[in-house]
Amino acid sequence: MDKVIDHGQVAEHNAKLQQNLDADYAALGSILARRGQDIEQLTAKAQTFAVALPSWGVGTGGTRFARFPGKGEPRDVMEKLEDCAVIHQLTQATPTVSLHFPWDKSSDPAAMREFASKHGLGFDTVNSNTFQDQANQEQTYKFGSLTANAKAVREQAVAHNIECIELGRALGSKGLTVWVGDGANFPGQHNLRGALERYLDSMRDIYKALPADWLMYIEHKLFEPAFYATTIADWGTSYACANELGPKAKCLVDLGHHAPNTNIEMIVARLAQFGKLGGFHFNDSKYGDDDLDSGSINPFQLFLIFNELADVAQRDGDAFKPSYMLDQSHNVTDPIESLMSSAIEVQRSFVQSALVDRKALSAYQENNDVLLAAQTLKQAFRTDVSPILAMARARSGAAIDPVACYRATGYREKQATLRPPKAGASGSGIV
Ligand code: AOS
Ligand code: ZN
Ligand code: ZN
Ligand code: ZN
Repeated sequence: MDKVIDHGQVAEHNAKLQQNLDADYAALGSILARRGQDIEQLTAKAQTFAVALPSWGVGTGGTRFARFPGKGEPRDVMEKLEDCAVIHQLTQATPTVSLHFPWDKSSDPAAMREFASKHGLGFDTVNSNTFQDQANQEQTYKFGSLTANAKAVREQAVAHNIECIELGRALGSKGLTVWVGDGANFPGQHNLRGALERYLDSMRDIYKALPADWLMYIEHKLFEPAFYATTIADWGTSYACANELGPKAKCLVDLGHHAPNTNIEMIVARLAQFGKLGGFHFNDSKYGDDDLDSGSINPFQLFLIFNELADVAQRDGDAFKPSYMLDQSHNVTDPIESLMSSAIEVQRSFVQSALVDRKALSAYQENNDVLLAAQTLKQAFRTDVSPILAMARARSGAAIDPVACYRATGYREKQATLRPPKAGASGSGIV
């Protein structure tokens, strides 16, 4: 397997930290043993964790006010893959990349496949983009795409989604995520029911083009850019559409796409109960679609989501495989560092959710022992599983402390010389 970072550098970094890690791991192992939990099993479980990287996340994002480009940003999809390979090498938790078209359309898909397979990367779900106009595009999406009044606009948007399926198919992807910004900014702008009818008609055409082993993920979002009435604003609409479309259509939950204080873990439970939970875009937020690093504002919410997923896994077993992706934007941090931190935070919640004593929890629920039920969750959440995560990385050949190791390699500084800035690089400003 080729490595972007010299693997001797990773080994050298790990050698310096291994002794302290062994001590921390032994200490945590004995705490867990007293609770009847086997640390080795948890570490093996942590090693199975995987979350997809958003290709657009390795570039610096922005807000609608400004974008402050970072040094050594990737200028094309091959450079994005190179950064993703670094993240995966140092965490061993991000083996796939989720591409976004047309941003990631390449004249040389064979080179992409070759680079990816040499570096142990695969291609996750592909994302279509009908929320902005591209150069040389015939129809504008100013007044919507899949829901537009004009048939020609809808046809163009459908054709783009079908092209995304073809591009993804050539790379080995197995799913299409559809997020549209369609909706109305003013009351009366469009017919609320008519817009959803047109959306469903368009989606039916895309659904028909899905290969047999593909899924289609419907991503809802409360607001933005349509502020008055977003067509796919909530999980209820997403669920109804997925149901109308058929078994290959599922719902995707982007954590930032809800009103503050929404009980997202309950949405997860509902969608799973009715067989429509497709996957996630993980990120965190204070207000809305802030796209901050996972676990940076509300790690307890992330844990509670994984606690629901653990409940579903217990009920449905291996059949249940939601797709995990990060979707975040970086205005003030190094994207590689932020993505590594997010992958680890999501993995942390995954491991913490395995600490929940599910038998004890159901007994407390059965007996209406509210306090101990709540404390059962809190005990798992409060347990610092960092040594498990670090040991999982060490055993998988990744870095014990990925951010420190990454900084020590000087990768960013090197890229700053190799990749001089290019105007308009790395896709959107607002994600
Ligand atoms: C938009 O708000 C969504 O989160 C989408 O997932 C979008 O395609 C992605 O963030 C890239 O802009
Ligand atoms: Zn998203
Ligand atoms: Zn988001
Ligand atoms: Zn978003």
